[in-house]
Amino acid sequence: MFVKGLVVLFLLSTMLVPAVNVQAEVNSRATVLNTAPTLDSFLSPDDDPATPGVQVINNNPNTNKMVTIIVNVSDDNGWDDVASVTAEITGPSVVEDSPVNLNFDSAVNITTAIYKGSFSMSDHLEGDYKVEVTATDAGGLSGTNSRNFTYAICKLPDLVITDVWNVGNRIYYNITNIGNAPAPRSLSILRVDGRLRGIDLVRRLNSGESSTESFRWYRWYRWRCSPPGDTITVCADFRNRIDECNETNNCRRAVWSCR
Ligand SMILES: [Ca+2]
Ligand SMILES: [Ca+2]
Ligand SMILES: [Ca+2]
Ligand SMILES: [Ca+2]
Repeated sequence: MFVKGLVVLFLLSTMLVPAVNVQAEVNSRATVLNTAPTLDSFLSPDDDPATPGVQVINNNPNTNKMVTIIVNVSDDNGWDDVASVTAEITGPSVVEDSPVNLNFDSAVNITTAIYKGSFSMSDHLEGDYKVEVTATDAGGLSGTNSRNFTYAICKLPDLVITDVWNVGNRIYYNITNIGNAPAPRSLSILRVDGRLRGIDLVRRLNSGESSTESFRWYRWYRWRCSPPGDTITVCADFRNRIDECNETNNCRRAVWSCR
């Protein structure tokens, strides 16, 4: 009889409980409403850290300058609720890579993940461009965030050493101005195994112009390979007297083994 009573109670409870459960489910769903993603975006590189804002400076408009978009996307429903992240770039001229699909990079915590993407700038008009990033979640809600950058073409000279070779005990090199302005007269130096062994005067070079030069007498030094080999370094613009688009490409290093 007691057991029968329990069974009846149990049956009654299973008939009553579903209604209660449905209500509980509705309530719990109501407390985890879908929320839209929020974003924080960053652009890199900033080629002029001293000037506020992001500057993208292309040393040569015939080459692609890559700009990377890094976005922190947060969604209270979890980072995996985010379905897509895209960026639209607008400015003085059409950016062919726009819109850019950003790819998932890594999760920061349960609600935030990092997305990354990139686009290239080349012979585009100079000026201010806008990158508008949109993240859309599985429920169709979206959030946006935008960043601006200034695009410019470098208008300075840029000296590079493109080749180094020897004829007997004389060392020759080729120097080219790959920049977008004439380079005034400059000095190049030769180091052999790290020691300063030559200084050479280079005439003014126009944009795109090359010159073959060589190191002559310097403190009675004439190059002779010291076994097993020599590290030869030729650097343009000794003492950095010329402002250039790129100051990090001025040296060319070669390791020669003695024959
Ligand atoms: Ca969401
Ligand atoms: Ca800057
Ligand atoms: Ca340079
Ligand atoms: Ca320089």
